[in-house]
Amino acid sequence: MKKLLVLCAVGASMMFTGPVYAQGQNTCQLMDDMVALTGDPDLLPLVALLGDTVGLIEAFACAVADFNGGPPGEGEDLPHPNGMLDGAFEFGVIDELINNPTAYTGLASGTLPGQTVAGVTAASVATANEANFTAVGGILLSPAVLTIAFNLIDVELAEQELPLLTQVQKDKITVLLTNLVKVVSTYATIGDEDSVATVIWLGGVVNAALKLAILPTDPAAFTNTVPPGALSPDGDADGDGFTNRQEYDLYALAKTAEDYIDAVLDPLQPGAEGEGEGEGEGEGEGEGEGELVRILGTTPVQVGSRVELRARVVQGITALTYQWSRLNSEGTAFVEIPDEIGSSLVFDPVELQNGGWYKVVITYDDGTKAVVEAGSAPFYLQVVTELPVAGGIGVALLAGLCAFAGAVSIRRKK
Ligand SMILES: [Ca+2]
Ligand SMILES: [Ca+2]
Ligand SMILES: [Ca+2]
Repeated sequence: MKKLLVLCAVGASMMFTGPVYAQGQNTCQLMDDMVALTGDPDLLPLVALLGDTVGLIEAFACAVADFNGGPPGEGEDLPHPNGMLDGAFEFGVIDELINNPTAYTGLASGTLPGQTVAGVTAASVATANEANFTAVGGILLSPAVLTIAFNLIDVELAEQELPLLTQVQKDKITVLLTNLVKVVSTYATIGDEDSVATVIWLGGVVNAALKLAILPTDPAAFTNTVPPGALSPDGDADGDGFTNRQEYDLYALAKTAEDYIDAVLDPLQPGAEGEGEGEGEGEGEGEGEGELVRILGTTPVQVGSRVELRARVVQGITALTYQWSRLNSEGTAFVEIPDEIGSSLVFDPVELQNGGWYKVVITYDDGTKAVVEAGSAPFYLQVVTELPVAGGIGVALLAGLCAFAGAVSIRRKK
């Protein structure tokens, strides 16, 4: 192990800052390239060394990967999903901000039509993402560490009387590792506690496999966006009062990643206040008005169950009337639901088509003169045929990473 500790120090002095991803970043593609490389004929000798665990890196396939819901709990092997697909969606937003920063420079102002708070600072996303790439891969991908790793692999290959690594193989291993670092470090740019905890947990796994402190395990090692967590599920990238998760629930399930990215970076989607709503200007979104009324309910719910959404009014206010509305299928306006004028909205039994965005508007006497209106923040009711089971990714990512980390630090057998 002494040798490896030395090489860690050497690596630190020759930090690999990596390719510049300023243009044309496509993290989803990097994920799929990485998966494809595990099946590359040139890397077959390595696969033979690792056994079939190398195939487990396929868990990073863009279409299915969702690993940033936090580290595994007791008795679990895999990071939790956060319910938002990583590749084309959470990473897709980051890619878009990096590839087209000038299109989004106004978001940080907080004064665009439809905005209630400041959105993400586009330039901060590129800065954070580069910094996080270096934080995760700076040592692991340094020429010194890679050279020594290749030598160690050669030793292993020689022992098994297999041909030593060719330059083509070395290049492909480097690409594979670079992609892995790129993908893992992008979780840190999402920036919420769970995403960062996932990166740190993955780093801990690699560190344990290498018996080295080569990947960061301190949240302070990572650079966040401005505002912090703006791209996380509870963040609001475009400052329109809808969290990223709410916009994901609205757009990602029924539409494409492009639709989601478009909406989550557009303060006028979904259904901006006053736009075709016909409720007058005084209504305001619930949050902007100090949240006089909000919708309480659980989501997701299982089809066929009884579901009740309740309007909760803050203390000191007595609602005179209630009117429930639902976002139309175009996502442009909330439309009043006829006869739904009670303090709760009940579906018994709830059907799939009842899923969607709901709002409630109350009227109350503000004590000075007229009766005024207050609207709740939108509530997304998700109706599913089967409630999701925790965990869910049936591939042992942990084992895959351990095996993979082992590939770059294969030790001489005694
Ligand atoms: Ca996710
Ligand atoms: Ca938003
Ligand atoms: Ca939006």
